[in-house]
Amino acid sequence: MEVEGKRILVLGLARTGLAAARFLAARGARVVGADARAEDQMSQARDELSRLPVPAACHFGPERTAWLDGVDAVVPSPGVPRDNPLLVEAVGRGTEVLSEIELAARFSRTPMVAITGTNGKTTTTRLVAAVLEAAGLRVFAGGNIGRPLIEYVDGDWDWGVVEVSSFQLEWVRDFRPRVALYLNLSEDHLDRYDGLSSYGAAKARIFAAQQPGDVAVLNRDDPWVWSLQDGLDAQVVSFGWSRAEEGAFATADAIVWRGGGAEERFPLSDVRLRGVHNVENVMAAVCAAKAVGVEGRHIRAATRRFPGIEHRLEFVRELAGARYFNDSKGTNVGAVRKSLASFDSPIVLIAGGVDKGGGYGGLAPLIRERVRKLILLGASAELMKEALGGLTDTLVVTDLGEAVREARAAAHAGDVVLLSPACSSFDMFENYAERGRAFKELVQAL
Ligand code: UMA
Repeated sequence: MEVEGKRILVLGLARTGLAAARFLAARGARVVGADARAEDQMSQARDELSRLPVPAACHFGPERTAWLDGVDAVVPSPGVPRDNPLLVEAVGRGTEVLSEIELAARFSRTPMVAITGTNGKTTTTRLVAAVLEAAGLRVFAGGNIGRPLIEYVDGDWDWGVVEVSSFQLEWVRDFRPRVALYLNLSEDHLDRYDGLSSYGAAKARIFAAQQPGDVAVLNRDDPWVWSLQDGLDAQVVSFGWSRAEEGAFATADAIVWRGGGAEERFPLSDVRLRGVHNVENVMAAVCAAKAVGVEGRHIRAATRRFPGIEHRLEFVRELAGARYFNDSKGTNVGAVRKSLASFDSPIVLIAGGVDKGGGYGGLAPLIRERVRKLILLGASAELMKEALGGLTDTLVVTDLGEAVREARAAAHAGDVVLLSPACSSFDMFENYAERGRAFKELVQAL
C-alpha cells in the first residue's frame, strides 16, 4: 500500500489512532485526525498530531461529513462502531475504510499468530508468546492486549503474537495470520452487535485471508466456533476435552497433543494457571506452538513458569482466612461463569458496571450454588439485582470502596472474595485495569 501524499482520516485519537497517525505521517501521508470528543479534552492528542513530520489537520466534536472531503482512506479506531455516520458516509462514497490491524498487515513482513475469542485471548496470547520466546524466537505480543499492532511493524521479529478483538476485525481484508486461533464465543458487546451471530462473524474474519498451508485453530467444544471448520481455506487443527486423533485434548492429569502420527503429553501438574478455562487456553496455546514448530520441551518450560495475567483471577491477599481475587477482566457473563466455576469454596462476589445487553440469566445456577453474598455496584446494579437478587443474599452499594468493606464483613474463613464484574468499567473507571488496580489497593488497605 502506498500512503505517501495520500490524505488519510484517522478516526478516534486514543492509543490506536495516535499510533496509526504517527505511522502514516512517518511514511509521508497527510493525516487528518478526528475525534468525537470536545477539543478541550483532546489537548494531548492535538499537541502530538501537531508535532508529526507532516502536521495533521484536526477535527473535534460531533462528526461532519465534510471531514471526508478529499480523503483517500479512513482508519477507524476499534471503539468506533460501524454505524458511525462518517464510516457510513465513507462506505457510501466508496472511500476505503481499513482498521489499524489491516494497515499493519499491509506493511508487516512478520509472520503472526493471531488470537480471538470472547474469553481467554489475553492469557493465551501471553502464553503463546512465552512459549515462542522459550524456543529462542524473537517475539512480540501486541494488539488488543495493549500496544497497537502498528507499533510493531518496523521491528525485527521472528514471530508476532497478536490479540485481536471483534472490533479490530471489522475492517480487515488482507490481514493473514499464519496461525489463527478462535477460542470461544459467548454473549458480549451486544450493545454494539445485533446478536451473537454478527458478533461471532466479526471475529471469524480472523480467517478471511488465510490460505492453504496456514493453520486455523478451533475449539471443538464450542458449537458456534466448530461450525466454521468447513468454510476455511487453512488447515484446521482443534482442541477440546474429548479424545481426538489429531490436535489437543485433556485427560485427568495431562494435555495430550497428537499430530503427524506422534503423541506428546503435557502434565497438568506443570500448569500454574488455575481454572478449567485455563486448561482450554493451554490446549489452544499448545496447538499454536505446534503449528509454529516449537518442540514440546519449550512448551513445558514456558507453561511451568507462566504465572497468569494481571486482572484475571489474580490472587491479591489472604485476610482472616478469606482469599481475595481480582478478576476485573471478567467483563462478560461467560468469563464470570468460568471464574465462579474455578473455586470450590463459598464466594462473596462483587459485580456490576456498564451493562452490555446480553442478560445475566446465564449466571443464575452458579450464583445459587456458590455465591454466599452478591454485592452489586455501578450502572447495571439494579438490572443485575432483578435477574439474580432472589438467588442469594444481595446488596447494592454505591462504590468499590463500600463493596470491598461489605465483602470483608460477609466473608468467612475459607471463603473467596472475588471481583468479577460481568460488565465493562466505563461508568466508574477509565478501563478494567484501573478498576482492578483500585480493587487491589482497597483490599491491601483493609
Ligand atoms: N471515538 C470517536 N468516535 C466514536 C467512538 C470513539 O471519535 O464513534 C473516539 C473516542 O472519543 C476516543 C477514541 O475514539 O478518543 C477511543 O478509541 P478506542 O476506544 O478504540 O480506544 P484505544 O485507546 O485506541 O484502544 C483500542 C481498544 N479499545 C477498544 O476496543 C474499545 C483497546 O482494547 C486496545 O488495547 C487498543 O486499541 C490497542 O489495540 C481495549 C478493549 O476494551 C482493551 N477491548 C475490547 C475487549 O477486549 O473486550 C474489545
